[in-house]
Amino acid sequence: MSESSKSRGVRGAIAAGGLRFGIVVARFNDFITERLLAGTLDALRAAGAGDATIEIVRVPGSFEIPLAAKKLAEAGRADAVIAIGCVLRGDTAHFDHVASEVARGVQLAQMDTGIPVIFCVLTCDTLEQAIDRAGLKSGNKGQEAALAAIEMANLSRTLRSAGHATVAAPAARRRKRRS
Ligand code: INI
Repeated sequence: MSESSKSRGVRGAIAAGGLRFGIVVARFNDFITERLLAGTLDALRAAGAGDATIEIVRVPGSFEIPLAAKKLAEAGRADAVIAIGCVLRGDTAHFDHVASEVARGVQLAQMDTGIPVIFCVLTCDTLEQAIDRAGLKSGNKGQEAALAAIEMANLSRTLRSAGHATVAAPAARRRKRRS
């Protein structure tokens, strides 16, 4: 790698040809999550993903997303997984538990497996806020998630490749020191 390309940094391309995606969709609040899914699929297809390379898994609610996302990532059939859910604040503390556990679980799933797991779980105070983010005023967060998934899948491939051995070196050195 030349000095100039090092200083420009590295990022994943937004090209989905040849990549495989897993999508976990919560059925709870499916009025919103199905719209997020539609936005995700539109963006993946627009970037060149074929339907045969997209695996969609449905779970009861957002709380169940992390386990399904982890299993999809572990199965080795996806270069990136997208987690889609919608948690709406109610009158009790239930919202806080579901919202924090799904965020924590999705992060754990990607850190445990090394496969990017993109967080497309809306956590909103009102249904109106969720509708805005599922295709109305604030765009469709599913499309943003698809772009993040494509970029991270390509970035992961690049960082795994030999040309980027310098990125992996510190972890390898730590392992060597411990043994
Ligand atoms: N699941 C959601 O995805 N969104 C919500 O707003 C929600 N609320 O508010 O209750 C919700 N609850 C269900 C939860 O995700 C689990 O499916 C359930 O607790 C069974 O484990």
